[in-house]
Amino acid sequence: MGDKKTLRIGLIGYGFMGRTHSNAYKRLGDFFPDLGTRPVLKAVCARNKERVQAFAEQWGYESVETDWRTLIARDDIDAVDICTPNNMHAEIAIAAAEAGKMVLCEKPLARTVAEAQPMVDAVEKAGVKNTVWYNYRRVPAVTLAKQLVDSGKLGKIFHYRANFLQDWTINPELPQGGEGLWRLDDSAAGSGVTGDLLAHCIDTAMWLNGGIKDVSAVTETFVKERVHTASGEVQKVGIDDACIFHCHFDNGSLGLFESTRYARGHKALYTFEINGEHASIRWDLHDLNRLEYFDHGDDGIVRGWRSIHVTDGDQPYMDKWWVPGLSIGYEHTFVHQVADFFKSIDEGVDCSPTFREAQETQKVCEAVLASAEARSWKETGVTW
Ligand code: 4PW
Repeated sequence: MGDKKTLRIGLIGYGFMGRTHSNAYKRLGDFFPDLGTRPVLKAVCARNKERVQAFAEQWGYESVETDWRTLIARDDIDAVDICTPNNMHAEIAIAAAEAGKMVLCEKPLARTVAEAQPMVDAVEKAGVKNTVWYNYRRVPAVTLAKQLVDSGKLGKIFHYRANFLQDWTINPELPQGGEGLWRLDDSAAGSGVTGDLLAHCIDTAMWLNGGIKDVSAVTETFVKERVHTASGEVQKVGIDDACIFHCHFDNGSLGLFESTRYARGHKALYTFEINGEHASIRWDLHDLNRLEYFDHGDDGIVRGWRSIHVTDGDQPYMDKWWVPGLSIGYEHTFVHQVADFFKSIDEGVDCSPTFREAQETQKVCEAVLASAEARSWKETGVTW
């Protein structure tokens, strides 16, 4: 431990994602002891002094700041982790890169492609390591799905289908804007379910199945007006409450995606299924350690969907945890992302998804929203 290099983290924002990231940094050394670098929780930044102080004490940060510019200017910060609402990602990420800091940014990269592009340019010009927290790639069962697809076991892919369903905004009395509710405010979030939920589905889909070429989408905003948390005034709702789109992938397969925050009974149901010439796979966040696999090459009398409980030491990431048969959870996906980031430092390589890769997801989100608006097909311009 003593001769390890350190990476001094400055966390900006301390909401739900601030907690998941902090937990990940804290778990890293205990479960990934072979990494050559260890994180030091140097500083956390948020506007409210008392509350950020309480957060720092709870999670073990050495110091606090109330102005993100001061945090970025500090010589004792090596990496800036952005957990703010989406409208602040660009300004902070660009300033951090210009100050020579590594940047880890919560998803989506930004509100729009135009806003994200200078972020990509800034990290690349500064030559600083960068990544975006698309954590579901790091569910061991999802990483195993990637291995199966890449091995060619599925053969030619025909279909990719994904859903991300929630129900937490059905109440029309729910205000928009402010802490915890900025996801409802398009000026802070950029979009509704498209940037918040479908962005995850799109990232996973392109990682598993290649680029999305063009899209045809429909969106709906079920609650048209809400009270704004800060002003108390009734405002038009600018986000998409639900979005459905279909698409062509570059490899010729068809994609079908649905996301909503109006599916009563679903709190966070992320599922995907891939159908190939020889085999199919499917996965469900509610049973995240399980990957279902159907292989047409199996002997006909036993052919059927296999239920693979992904907990064995020879399956992705699972040699780091407990013993075979014991499950892990949502929080571990963030530990894996941090582990991969630190491994990429040890190895001097990029950590996927980089800002440049996350910009491709941004392009699909933007094409989806433009398609819904224009009621026509849109090319994404993605180069995967
Ligand atoms: O990134 C997403 C969030 O904005 C998450 O994966 C789930 O949906 C949980 O909260 C929201």
